[in-house]
Amino acid sequence: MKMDALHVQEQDGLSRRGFISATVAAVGAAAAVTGLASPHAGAAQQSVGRAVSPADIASLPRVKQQLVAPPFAPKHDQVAKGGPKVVELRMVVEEKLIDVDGSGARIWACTFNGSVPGPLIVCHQDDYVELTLVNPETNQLPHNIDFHASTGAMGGGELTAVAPGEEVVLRFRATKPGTFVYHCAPGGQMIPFHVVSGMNGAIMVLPRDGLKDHQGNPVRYDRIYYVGEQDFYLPKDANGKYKQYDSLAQGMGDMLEVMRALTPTHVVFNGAVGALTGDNALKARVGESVLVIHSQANRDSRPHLIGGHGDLVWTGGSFNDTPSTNLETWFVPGGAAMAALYTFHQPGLYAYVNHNLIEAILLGAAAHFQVEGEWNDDLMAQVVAPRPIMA
Ligand SMILES: [Cu+2]
Repeated sequence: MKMDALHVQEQDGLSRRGFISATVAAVGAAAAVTGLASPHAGAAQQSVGRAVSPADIASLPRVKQQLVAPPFAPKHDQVAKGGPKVVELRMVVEEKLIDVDGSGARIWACTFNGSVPGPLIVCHQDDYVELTLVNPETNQLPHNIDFHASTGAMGGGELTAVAPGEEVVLRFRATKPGTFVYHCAPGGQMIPFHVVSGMNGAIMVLPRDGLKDHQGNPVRYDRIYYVGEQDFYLPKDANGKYKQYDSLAQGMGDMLEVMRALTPTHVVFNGAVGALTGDNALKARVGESVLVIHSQANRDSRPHLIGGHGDLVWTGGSFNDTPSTNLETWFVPGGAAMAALYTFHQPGLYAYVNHNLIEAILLGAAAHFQVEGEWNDDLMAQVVAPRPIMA
C-alpha cells in the first residue's frame, strides 16, 4: 500500500478517522493471519475476563498520577496500599523541534508530554489506567496511543485517535504485571514515522505485593530511572549536512526515505546525545539498589552497565517470571521495556550503554551513573600503578 504521508494531514477529521480505522483494521487482519492475534493460554490468563459493572469501577478510589519527564519516575508505592484504584493521567501531545546532538542535527519530534521518550507511568496490577490524551490545535497531525500493557482495540489505538484540537479519555485495566512500551500508532507508515519521531514511552505495572527476587523474596529499590532508547533517521543534504525543516510535515517525506534503509543516524538515550551523561549523569550511592527501566519501541537493544551487572533482570519484561540473576548484558527486543535491578558496591563513574558499541559511542546510546561512597579494595584494587616493564 503506497500512502502519501501528507495525505493523512490534508484530509478533514472524518475522512482522517476513516483512514485510521481502515489501516488499523488492515493491520489487525494481518496480525490474525500471522497468528499474532491468537489467544494466550493457561496461567497467563489469570484474572482477565472478570465481569465488572460500570458501578464497580465508579466505586473505586481515584488517584491522579503526576507524570514527570524521564529519566525520573512518578511518585509511587512499591507495594500497593489497599485494593485496585483508577489511576488518572493526562498526556499532551507536543510536536516540537528538538536538538539531537548539538551539531545541527534536529528533528521535529512527536512527543507525549514534550519529552523523548514520554513519561514513565507506574501502577499496580489490576489498577485501572485512565488516560486523557490531548492533541492541541497547534499540532499538525492526528495521534493516538497503543499500550502494550492493555488488552483489545489495538492496545487502545482504535479508541484514542485524536485530531488537532481534540482530546480523548481511555481506560484500561492493567491485568499483567511487568514493563511495557506505549507508543503512537496512527495508521500505515505514520506508525513507524511517529515512533521514530519520539512518540513512545513505557509503563511499569508492579505486582500488588511488589517485586520478588529469583528466590521469591521481596525486593525493594532505593531509586528508579527510566532510560528510553530512541533511533532517529535524520535526512542529510548532498554535502552530508543535516537538513533543516520548518515543520514536522515538511520533513516527513525525506525522513521516510532514510527510514527505509534501516540505518539510524542516531541511537540515543532520552532524546539526545549526552542527555544522561556528564552533568546529566544518573545519581546513586554505594549500597543503593537502583531499578532501571529500559525501553526501545522500534529496535533491539542490549544494555550493559560497565563496571556493574544486572543483579536481577526481568528479561522478558514480565514480573510474573523469575528474574535472571547476575547478567552482564541483557536483551531488549524492539517494542519492549525491561527492568533491571543493581546494587552499587563501588563509587565512581559507570557507563550504561547499548553494548553494540558502535551505537553507544558513535551514535549516542550511552548514559552515566555517578556513584558516591567508599571504595572497596576487596572488590578491586590497582596493586601496582603503571610502571616501566621490570622483567
Ligand atoms: Cu503520533
